[in-house]
Amino acid sequence: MIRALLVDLDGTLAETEELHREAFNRVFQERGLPLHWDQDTYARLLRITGGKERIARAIEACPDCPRLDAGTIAEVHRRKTEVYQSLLWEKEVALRPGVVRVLTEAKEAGLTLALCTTTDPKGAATFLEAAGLSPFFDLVLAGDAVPRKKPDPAIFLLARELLGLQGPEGIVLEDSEPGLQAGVGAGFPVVVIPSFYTRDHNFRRATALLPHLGEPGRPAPVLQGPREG
Ligand code: XBP
Ligand code: MG
Repeated sequence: MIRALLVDLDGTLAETEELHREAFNRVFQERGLPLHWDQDTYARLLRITGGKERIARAIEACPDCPRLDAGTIAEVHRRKTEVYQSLLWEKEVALRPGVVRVLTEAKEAGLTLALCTTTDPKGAATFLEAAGLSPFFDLVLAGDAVPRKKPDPAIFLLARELLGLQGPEGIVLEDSEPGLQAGVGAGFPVVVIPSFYTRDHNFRRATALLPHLGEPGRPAPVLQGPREG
């Protein structure tokens, strides 16, 4: 019997990555760091999950960047999260079609809902509040809640342990290949709805691959057209 829905945030609930990208770029400029991520660069960098990890890797690969220690990278990322939180309020995030319906139906069916995301917990909390989704979630696991981020299965294994689930008792909802790998690695069936930045990922191991969650009576969504660059 299905008892829980384990849901990813970025790309799955909403197309938030453009706001993350803008926040990273604003902070790089603020700090005088010679980095600017266009959409193609960001698509590549998204394979590195977690903002701190992404900044660290980009700095390592940038010959003109100062060598920053872990504390300074964490500080840059703290500021990025603040900027991202303000952008969430300023720009109003549109949820992907079908998200509210699926969460509502899952709740009505008595399922436990867990948010399992690599994004920072403060950013995740602001997202849930701004999008009006906080009441749906019984458990929120975010950022450094686990020592290794997706594609490591740690976050879904932790959810599994905290909710006392057997593998087939939960369904994971994801938009990316690292997320899919993490869910499969934890023994869950994974439903994938590819997003703007993840359409080229390999979803061979998905239990189901859907273009979107759909909404009765509403037109099929468009994944915001081609990427620039
Ligand atoms: C996607 C991520 C995140 C965001 C940036 O998370 O990899 O790192 O790109 O957020 P999800 P932070 O698991 O929700 O798809 O800078 O807060 O890490
Ligand atoms: Mg995602």
